[in-house]
Amino acid sequence: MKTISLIGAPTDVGASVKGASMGPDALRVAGLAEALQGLNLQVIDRGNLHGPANPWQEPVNGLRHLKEAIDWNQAVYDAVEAAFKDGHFPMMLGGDHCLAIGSISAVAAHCRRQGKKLRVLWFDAHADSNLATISPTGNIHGMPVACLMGHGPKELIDYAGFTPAIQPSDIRQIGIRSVDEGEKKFIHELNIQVYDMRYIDEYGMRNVMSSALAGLDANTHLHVSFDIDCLDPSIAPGVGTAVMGGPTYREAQLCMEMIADTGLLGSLDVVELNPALDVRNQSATLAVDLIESLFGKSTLVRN
Ligand code: 5AB
Ligand code: MN
Ligand code: MN
Ligand code: MN
Repeated sequence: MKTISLIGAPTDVGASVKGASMGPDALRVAGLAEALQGLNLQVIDRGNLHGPANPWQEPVNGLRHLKEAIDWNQAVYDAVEAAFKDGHFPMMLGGDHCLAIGSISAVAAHCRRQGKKLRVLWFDAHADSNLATISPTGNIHGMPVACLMGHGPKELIDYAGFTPAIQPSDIRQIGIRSVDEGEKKFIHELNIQVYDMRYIDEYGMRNVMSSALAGLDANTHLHVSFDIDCLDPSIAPGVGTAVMGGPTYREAQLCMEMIADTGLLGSLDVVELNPALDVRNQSATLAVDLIESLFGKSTLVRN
């Protein structure tokens, strides 16, 4: 039986809107552990990690709260690595998306140890590919993709003893619809595969997911980094940086179901849920519903 380690990382140091720090508890209140248990998974809730408070300061040299982000990511890295060493499936509950630097660095280290290929599916309204020099905000939750590809301060990007943690060819970004000018250039230069909303509109979510999942084999570790603001804000209002025009409920379900069908999912981040902006925990409840599909809950018995 698969064992899921829930790792709460209650911080919003990477954002400039407060409240993502309450994300882990909102997911618990929405019944995450019970939903997973209902799918015959064993769940160990490790509780919440500890880290520095949000000092609420302006960016310094293009980075806000660098020291705090380093400490939180180190804690996430250690917890995700510990879960892998126990043979568990790490599910990191954010917190803001800067925490994906630590979690995916640990995933990359795990893949190296196991001789596995890595595929990261990055669901987001945003490209998260900023650098200190180009970011319009200095918020580190807008930088994890660039950091994971080796662009960022060394203490923030090298937890595993090697950097870059991932190659541009390892990642597929899905649902993107808000990209800063500097990010456009970065994505183009690194040749990152982005399925933006225009692409989803034109080709449909089924084709997008078939393409994003193409080339996987039994030796691939699939990691999903699920920024809740990927979803259309009409169904998921509880996020700090909402952007109109995201995937619908049905499109999101199809994504999750197609990932479940691969049988390759090995780790997950659930980030950017902001209960302070939510309506009666509806976004957390939706996230739990989608996570159930990600773990194989389906309407009918299929083949
Ligand atoms: B999230 C913005 N591009 O860099 C920036 O929610 C927004 O993790 C980043 O995707 C949003 O500050 C970060 C304007
Ligand atoms: Mn994000
Ligand atoms: Mn986002
Ligand atoms: Mn956000």
